[in-house]
Amino acid sequence: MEHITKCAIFAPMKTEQIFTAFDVTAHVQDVVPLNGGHINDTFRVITRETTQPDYVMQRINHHIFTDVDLLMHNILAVTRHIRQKLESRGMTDVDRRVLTFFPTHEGKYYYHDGENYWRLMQFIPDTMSRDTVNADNARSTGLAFGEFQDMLSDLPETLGETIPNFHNMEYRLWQLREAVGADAAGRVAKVRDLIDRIEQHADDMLLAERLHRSGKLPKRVCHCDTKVNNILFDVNGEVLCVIDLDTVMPNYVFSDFGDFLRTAACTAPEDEPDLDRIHFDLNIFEAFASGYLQRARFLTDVEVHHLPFAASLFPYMQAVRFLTDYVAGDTYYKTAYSEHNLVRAKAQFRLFECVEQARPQMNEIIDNEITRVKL
Ligand code: ADP
Ligand code: GN1
Ligand code: MG
Repeated sequence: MEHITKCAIFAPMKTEQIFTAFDVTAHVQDVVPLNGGHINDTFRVITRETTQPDYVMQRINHHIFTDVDLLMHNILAVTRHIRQKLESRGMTDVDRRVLTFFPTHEGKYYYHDGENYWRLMQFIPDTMSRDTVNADNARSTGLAFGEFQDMLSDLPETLGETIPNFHNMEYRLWQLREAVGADAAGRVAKVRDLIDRIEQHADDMLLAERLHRSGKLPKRVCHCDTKVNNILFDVNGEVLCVIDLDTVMPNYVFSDFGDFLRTAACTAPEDEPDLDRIHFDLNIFEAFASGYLQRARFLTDVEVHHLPFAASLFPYMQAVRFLTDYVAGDTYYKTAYSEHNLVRAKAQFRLFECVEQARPQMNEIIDNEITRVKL
């Protein structure tokens, strides 16, 4: 089962003290929360000195990322490798294009305060976070994630799985079935219909695991959380930096392609209660796929031809994960109200149905792209 302790509220004084554990010379003026995802707690540390940068301090959710050493090893390996690549290309603003982490006085890249784990990185100023893209900037996000995977394709270090089986569909279905069997929150009767509809597609959605087992689908270093809000854009709306690197690990390229479209090509938020507002935007699919294929030249034919499958897989997997958490009694994701996980699961399942309907058009788009970029 997925388990996460819910977000705690941290007094500014406490975060101020934690900041002093890191080997930086600045002093804290203020600590303000940065709204982000469902897992970690993120703060901007505003420094007193105008000559010093601001920082981002994050409480790592160690109930999910249980091996914090491995987590930071992965992140440092990835950011150092990307930094080297950018520098060797003569990029001038490298510190804005890759995250920079700071050690503690003891030389570790995280601080344990006895209860929680913290890390510190440079705050990149003059950026925007978005939850949506339009067809114009979808292409540049495709280039960005294609480039991200491409730069990491010759990473010398082996990365560990920070969350084992993270995007393994067999495992996610197993978790759902376990939660349904236990019915810990007494909610199964209420969601029986959705469980049945999910089960009808289970076999089809295990295709990636089958391809991998038969040696046709490799694992590569992927980001594995390619939500739109895990990219920082500059003030002109250009892609600047891929952030939120906790889940960077070996996986199928489907992860980064499919999970991006799950948030980017959906016409409504991931927890939209009105299912009629949920549609799959093929213009965004086309623009993103075009950018992605332009950069990700290392892909095999099997990977390229299954990109439409990847677009279906991720809303399906997310429906399974949200439903599992609902059935288990909301122990993993931060929730804003009691039925939140169910609303999310229904929205993701509706999106999955919309993406499935668009399969023929997606196949045609990919075929055209293959001809265009001569893959
Ligand atoms: P979470 O795990 O909660 O999603 P993120 O690492 O994605 O955490 O950070 C949450 C938000 O904080 C981001 O969406 C972004 O707006 C902001 N943020 C994170 N890191 C930086 C940074 N280095 N510079 C500027 N803003 C940042
Ligand atoms: C979580 O932390 P955040 O919000 O970026 C989750 C992703 C899900 C996503 C759903 C470690 O990501 O896998 O796709 O919520 N991260 C983890 O919005 O479980
Ligand atoms: Mg994030």
